[in-house]
Amino acid sequence: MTQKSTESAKKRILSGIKPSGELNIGGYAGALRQFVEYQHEYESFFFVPDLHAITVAQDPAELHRRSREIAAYYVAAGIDPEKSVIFLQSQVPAHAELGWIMETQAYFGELSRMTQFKEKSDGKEGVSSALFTYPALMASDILLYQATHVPVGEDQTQHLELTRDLAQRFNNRFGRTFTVPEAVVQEIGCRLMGLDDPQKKMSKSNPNKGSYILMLDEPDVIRKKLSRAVTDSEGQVRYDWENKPAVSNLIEIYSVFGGQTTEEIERRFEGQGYGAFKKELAEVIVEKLAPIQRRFHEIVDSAELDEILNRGARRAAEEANLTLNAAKKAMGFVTFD
Ligand code: ATP
Ligand code: LTN
Repeated sequence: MTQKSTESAKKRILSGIKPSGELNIGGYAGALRQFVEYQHEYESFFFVPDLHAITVAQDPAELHRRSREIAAYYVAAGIDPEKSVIFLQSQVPAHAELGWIMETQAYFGELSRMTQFKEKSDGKEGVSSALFTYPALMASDILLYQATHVPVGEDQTQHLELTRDLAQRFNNRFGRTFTVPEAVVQEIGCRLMGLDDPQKKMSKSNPNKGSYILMLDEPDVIRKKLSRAVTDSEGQVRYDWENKPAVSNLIEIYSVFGGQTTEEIERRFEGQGYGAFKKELAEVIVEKLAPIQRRFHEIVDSAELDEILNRGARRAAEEANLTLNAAKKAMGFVTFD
């Protein structure tokens, strides 16, 4: 087998959702639903980046609960723990260790250009140095598992580019150690926008609770939020981001949750006003979320979840330690194996 065919035979994904707040349907559209789809095609590692969450201050009880919640969402959405490895980042010490090594490879200038850092630090006091170096830890997460593909929302593609640069830089300096990963970004739903303002990403950090739909929102809350979602004065359900961003965003949400293409949705609502469209959109979301919510509540505080995470951490550590040792050896550290 040639090098190329060996690599294409071993397709592996790794991704994670930060436990830093309640998950909204943007995270489902941009990340979670892709995880569920890809697990059949790829060898998969899904982790909870809890070490990333502490780049901004976290209440300990809250961090604890959110970390379990994200793991529970993975299982509830349909990630099969028998097939995929599900684990907490802080339970695999290799992440922090390779994270430090990647910091030595990253340049101050390139970290300064990360838009997520700029957005999250802008105008704030007491910004931690970890918020700045965070992309090096993210590179470590990915490179430890020799991931070939990383499914994420659009906001993470810049971090993925940096990860690729760091992997290549390391490989050039110390010999081929890391697989250079690719981002996988879906066309539809990679960036859901706020229900109140289609210019802003749907985000739990928005103080207006009506701007996002949470994964655990009750049916009536979902219906109410959608009935208040902004549209435009044209009255036609037409997918046209340039001229009709608010309606196009709702069409994307429909597409994510209902599984139809944007053209099918346009055809279905031709000649109907926004009222009928929004009503049906609410039902499509409610129907998709109901089984996920049910399973979530069943598992979040269960011993079953503890067991999945324990097993996952052991399997992940086996894999991660192999890469970490290879990287340390390549750099000249004294290793005993
Ligand atoms: P925020 O900055 O809004 O507080 P975040 O960017 O920290 O949230 P996470 O919860 O870590 O969001 O997001 C998990 C995943 O979901 C990431 O891969 C991210 O790209 C994706 N994602 C987050 N928000 C959206 C959105 N509005 N549309 C599509 N994907 C999203
Ligand atoms: N940076 C991501 C979360 C994250 C991640 C990762 C995603 C940390 N490490 C590795 C994919 C692969 C975020 O802010 N959403």
